[in-house]
Amino acid sequence: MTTTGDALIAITRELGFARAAIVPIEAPRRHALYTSWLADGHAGDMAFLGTPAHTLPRADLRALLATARSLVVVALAYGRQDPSAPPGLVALRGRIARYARGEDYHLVMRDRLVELASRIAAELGVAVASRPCVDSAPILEREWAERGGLGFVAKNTMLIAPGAGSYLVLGELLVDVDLPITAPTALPKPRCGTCRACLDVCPTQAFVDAYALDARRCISYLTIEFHGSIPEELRPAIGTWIFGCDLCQEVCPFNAGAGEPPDAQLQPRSLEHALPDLVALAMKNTNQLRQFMKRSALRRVPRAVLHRNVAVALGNTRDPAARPALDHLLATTSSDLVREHATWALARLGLT
Ligand code: B12
Ligand code: SF4
Ligand code: SF4
Repeated sequence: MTTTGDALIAITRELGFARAAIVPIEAPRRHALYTSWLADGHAGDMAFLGTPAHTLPRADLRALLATARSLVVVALAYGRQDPSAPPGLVALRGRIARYARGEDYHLVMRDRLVELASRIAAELGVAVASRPCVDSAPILEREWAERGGLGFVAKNTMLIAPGAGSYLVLGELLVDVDLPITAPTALPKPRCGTCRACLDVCPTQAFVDAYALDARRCISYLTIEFHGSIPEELRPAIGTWIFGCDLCQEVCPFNAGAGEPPDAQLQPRSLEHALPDLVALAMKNTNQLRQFMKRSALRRVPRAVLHRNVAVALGNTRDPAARPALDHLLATTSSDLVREHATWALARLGLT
């Protein structure tokens, strides 16, 4: 080995990663928590998470790269501030979760990890086989980030990096070379103490306990992963979130400071990609919606699902000004899903 851990971490900083660590290829320690979470039904409709293609590689990193010798875990920071609307701009505004306001982080992270692999190869002067992973890859991302010493898993189940907070997305690079390990030997201690602000703020009571989330009740799941009819009893609690939810992070004292500077590519593209005008979104036709969702994490939901979410949010504004947009959805949609939610929203406005 002709390089040091510090030199490699310096390369990750040059590539814009807010945190990074090099971890040995070992067995995960908390795989059983993952399988018991599945067994409890907490994954809801995300049945793919329980298939062997997802459970086996989570138990053994070498299933992702047979020759893997080291794992680099990284985090990218995204913005925590809400953009402000220009004065006088009146609109019924929804909310998009902060991680989804800029370029699709899956694409940003993947490109950066591919670049990291070439920089490692250049630094070592050898060919390096590698496998980049982010989100949909079958790997226990929070566990490996915790093992790398990036931070601790908190009561809201988020990986919190002290000094940076939890507004971070995670990624990993498996490589077939022995890199100098930078990970601490002991796991970081949870630092929530007696705080339980996140557990109390959740409008759908999605936490079954500290450190344990039932995805089926989480607004993030309901607005992104779940593509059916949202249980009626949960719709009011969704408020005006149309893609994801940040409430259990907004109240967290670890997110109170300035945090790490957000990555430029993950900055909100526009006010409309952060706090969208719900009426304008409901009025968009297929092509306009495609444009709006292009190269954004929003493209991970079908357009009808986005309009379903917009309908629920419009109903939850409780503002009669939402009516024309809901009427427009009813008149133009070919989706039963959108129609059903728009009808519910009109009833919530007291207009049927
Ligand atoms: C499925 C999934 C979801 C589901 C379920 C979330 C959940 N909490 O389980 C839903 C759709 C609800 C969701 C929502 C969100 N998600 Co998500 N999601 C995932 C995904 C694909 C798998 C997570 C998983 O396996 N869950 C099952 C549980 C059991 O596993 P786990 O949360 O990883 O927990 C592990 C450790 O935390 C630990 N652990 C478990 N219990 C305990 C108890 C104690 C005491 C301790 C110390 C540790 C510990 O063991 C577990 C197994 O190793 C990961 C990507 C990935 N490949 O890992 C992204 C991921 C977790 N999501 C992410 C994000 C950004 C979000 C949202 C913030 C998006 C949003 N704003 O709407 C919300 C946050 C909601 C929340 N409070 O978790 C990030 C989290 C980054 C971070 N800083 O933690 C990830 C890592 C994606 C990424 N590449 O960045 N998500
Ligand atoms: S993301 Fe929102 S709905 Fe999901 S657990 Fe956190 S506060 Fe609850
Ligand atoms: S809000 Fe409090 S309990 Fe929840 S994650 Fe933050 S510090 Fe921990």
